[in-house]
Amino acid sequence: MDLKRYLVARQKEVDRALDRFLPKANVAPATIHKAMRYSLFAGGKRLRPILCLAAAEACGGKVSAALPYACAMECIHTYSLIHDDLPSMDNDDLRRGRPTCHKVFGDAIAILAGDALLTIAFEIATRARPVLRYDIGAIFREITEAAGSRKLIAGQVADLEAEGRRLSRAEVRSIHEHKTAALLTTSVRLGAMSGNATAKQLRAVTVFGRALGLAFQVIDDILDVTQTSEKLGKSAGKDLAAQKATYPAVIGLEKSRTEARRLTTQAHRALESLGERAGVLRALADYLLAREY
Ligand code: GRG
Repeated sequence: MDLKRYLVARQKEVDRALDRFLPKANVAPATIHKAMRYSLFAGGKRLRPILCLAAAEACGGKVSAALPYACAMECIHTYSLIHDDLPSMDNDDLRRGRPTCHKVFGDAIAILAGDALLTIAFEIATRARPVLRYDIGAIFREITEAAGSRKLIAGQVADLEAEGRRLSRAEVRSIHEHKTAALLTTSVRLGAMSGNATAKQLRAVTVFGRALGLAFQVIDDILDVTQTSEKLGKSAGKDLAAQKATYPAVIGLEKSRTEARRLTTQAHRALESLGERAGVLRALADYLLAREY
């Protein structure tokens, strides 16, 4: 398959759906809707939504049924980026190749744009048609767990508290699992759930999501030290400067590359029981391992 063409087609599909789900930029109060749209349509890779859609297909579901969940996860991801970039957090000026939300709209509106994106994710999730095995309660539990104080926010807290401290490999892994892998895992789980996945199918995509999510962050750590800001669309070299908890800092670049390959193999193995239909998920895992931005 031509993965590049597939990705572009899916990105467009996700963008169209997000545009439908979000209030238009001129809806009052226009400032907040402009700010939400500014960050949401700044050119992200749409990795989480695409994984969600591909996981739906891998479990025999339909892309159209998974689209609301895919968009909900992108809104939560974008909220986390806006807040992470704030001066009181990571203090960054560049995101998705553009000035960060707070640089354009000010801190207060950026905080509110993040809050509003997190909130609208739940409204968007209610647009999906419920399936037999997973009611809206199960879906909301899934999202709240991943975005809450024991996963995404736990990872962010640990990351902030780790700055300047020397961490063990296990501690870095734990931060990455919470900060990055949790949202990626939930993205594939929600895709599977939209397709009324069996318990066995759901287990398979969960193991896949955890391995892929961790591999993704290890690769992200590597790119931070090997690529330019231009290529990444965000400030490169920041992790090193801020003495952040990263794999290269703890085990070095070469071992980090080996670890990313090992995790990708693990992700592949998790998909064995899903057969041919998981072909896109397999291709995505390889693509992410080889990515340069
Ligand atoms: C503020 C609650 C809260 C959490 C912030 C998002 C985040 C947690 C920190 C940002 C820095 C970071 C290294 C996050 C890990 C996840 C990650 C690599 C995000 C970037 O994801 P991509 O590359 O971004 O998919 P695009 O822009 O393509 O969507």
